Amino acid sequence: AKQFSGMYAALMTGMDDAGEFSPDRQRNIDAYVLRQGLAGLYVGGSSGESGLLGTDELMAQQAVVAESAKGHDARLIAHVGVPSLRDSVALARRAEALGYHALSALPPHAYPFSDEEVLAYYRALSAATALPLIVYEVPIRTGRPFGLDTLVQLLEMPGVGGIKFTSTDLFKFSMLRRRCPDSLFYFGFDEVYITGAALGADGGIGTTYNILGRLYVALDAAMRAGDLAHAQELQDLSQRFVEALLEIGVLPGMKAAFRAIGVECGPTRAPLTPKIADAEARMKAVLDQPEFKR
Ligand code: NAY
Repeated sequence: AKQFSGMYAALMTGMDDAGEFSPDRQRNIDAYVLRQGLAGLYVGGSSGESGLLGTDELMAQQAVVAESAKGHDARLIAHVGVPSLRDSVALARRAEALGYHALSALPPHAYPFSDEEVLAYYRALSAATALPLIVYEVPIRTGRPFGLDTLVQLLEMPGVGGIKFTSTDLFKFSMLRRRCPDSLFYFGFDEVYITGAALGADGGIGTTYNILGRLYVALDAAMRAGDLAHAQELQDLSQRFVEALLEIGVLPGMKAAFRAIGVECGPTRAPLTPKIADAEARMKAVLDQPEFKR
């Protein structure tokens, strides 16, 4: 599974002005992100507003992105974690048929499920295709962290290739890394990627990589080369960008940033709404700073 290491953009979703999925605007986003030199794309995740999209739209997006990626050296991970196992399996099978390289899924999150229900969900999803499955620890989405032993059980399941770890419990990350040395570990908080890399992450998956992909590729390379000073400079820039995003809301802010650099991507779907009126100007001011000029 280590062939999948590296940095992946948690791809954003193109919408038309009315908030409907737009294949054309998806292609605008894909074209920009595919030029960043990332290892690949993570399609249909939280950053892609998947919690607000229907299964039909997620399937349409999978197909558009697979087409955009043709001729590019980019691995495609399909996120298929939707409320029911049934729909997750349908999305997983579609992704496999479209040539995606791996799958990932949020844990079941529509109700407070037991660990047994979560394990059974991942077991069934993993058995549904031949693709490696990346499980997901994300307490800010699920409302609760999984215990270390549960995470080990997940990583030891047949067909499970790794984990996307989006939590700041770094001691747990380290213990899990030691317990599962052959699994693939992606770190999920862009603004502190440096800490994940320092503790042995094989790569990262992040929202802000959509815009700053090259920066994160360089940050990861600096950490691997032991150039901490350069890595800290790059992480500092990423933090300045995330700080501005948080004033707007991460996803509406990202879409404002795309517009600010001339990539028409449309709005976020309601109820996701920018917290401030001049979001595009705010993000333009950040990206116009000389340190961000690529
Ligand atoms: C996805 O699509 O599943 C993700 O984007 C996961 C990674 C992001 N975490 C969450 C919970 O959305 O990139 C991060 C995050 O947006 C970033 O660090 C800003 O806080």
